[in-house]
Amino acid sequence: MSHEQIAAAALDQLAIELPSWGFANTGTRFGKFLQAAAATTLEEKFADAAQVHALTGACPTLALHVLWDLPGGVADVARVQALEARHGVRAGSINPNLFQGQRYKHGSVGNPDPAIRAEALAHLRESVDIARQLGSRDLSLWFADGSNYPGTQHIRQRKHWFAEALSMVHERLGPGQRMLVEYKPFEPAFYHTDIADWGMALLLAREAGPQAHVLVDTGHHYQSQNIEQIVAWLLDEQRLGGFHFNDRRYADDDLTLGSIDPYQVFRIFHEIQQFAWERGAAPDLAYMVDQSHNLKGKIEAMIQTVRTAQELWVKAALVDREALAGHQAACRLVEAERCLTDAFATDTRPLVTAWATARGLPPDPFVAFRESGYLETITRERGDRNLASVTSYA
Ligand code: PSV
Ligand code: MN
Repeated sequence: MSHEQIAAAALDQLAIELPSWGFANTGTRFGKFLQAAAATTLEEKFADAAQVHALTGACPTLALHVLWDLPGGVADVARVQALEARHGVRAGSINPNLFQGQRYKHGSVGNPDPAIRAEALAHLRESVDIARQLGSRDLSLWFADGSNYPGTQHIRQRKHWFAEALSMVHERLGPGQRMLVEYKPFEPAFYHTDIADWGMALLLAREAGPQAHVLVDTGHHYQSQNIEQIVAWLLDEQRLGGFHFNDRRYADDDLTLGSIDPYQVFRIFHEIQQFAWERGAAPDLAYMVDQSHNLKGKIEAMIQTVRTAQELWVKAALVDREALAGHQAACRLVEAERCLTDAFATDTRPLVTAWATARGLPPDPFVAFRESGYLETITRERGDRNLASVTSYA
């Protein structure tokens, strides 16, 4: 197959989910720099996501956070369905929120207070129902649970509460649904986090049941951790559910995918495509962006992220797998490594552009967005309201 054919086949398979919260004004714990064009309502988030999808052709779904996007719970499902129909973007993964309520100060399903654990479980179950009614396959679970001071929480006891709660959530899942268990080593908890790494997430997923999988957020690792090895192991265990894409330099920085270490993203994609090649079928994974940009234009950052993912995905598709298998078996180290570095060094931008053009998409979605006038329109429409919420320190 030619490079063009390989690229087209690879790109046709890559759908990337956008996060509703990536279009809203968010910040750091030190402050927010508000953007006039940011989305506030769910309607605006759907409209912005639809722009990214129209220009990239790769983002048919929008991840929703229950508390932020469906504060009324299942009662809001009809409103979401109307937005899906209006904007041509479907609701994607459903993210329960168990980290902002004051009652969750000492945890949600790991809280020592049984009444709070029960409340958390009720929210999780309602989130399963929301997902089912929307036809969203994945319930995406991240827990901020943990503790800040040694000795203040019973780590093993909390592990049991987690196992119990996740099993109960699993029982609620319909046949086509999945639950994805996301891990993160620290923040907001600074001493221990209940689901701190992929091993803990895997054990809990296994205990919960066959529809539970692990979610790898690329920003949620210790410095220099070998993420592609984690991916390879989870694939092999048939428990990799999907990704939250972002990049990091220090901690969970929410930087643009590939902006710090594109070779790592390439190596992750390589492991996935290697697995697919050996099995003769692509693994069923959810590729989701989890980035909230405080400084970059939000829609532009999403377009940039999607394009970067596509370019790196195609680079991984260009690895000569037949040759690599032979070099690995014979321990021809330089030759094997060159299969990766040659593919990584290939300029895939023209291949992505050719794919886009063939599908009637703009050759450069970033330029098309700049020329569309959409940003000026939403800045005009949303600016006064957004900037009115600046309260201090101009
Ligand atoms: C937590 O840092 C996280 O990665 C989880 O996926 C949340 O759902 C998301 O960020 C937004 O807060
Ligand atoms: Mn995440």
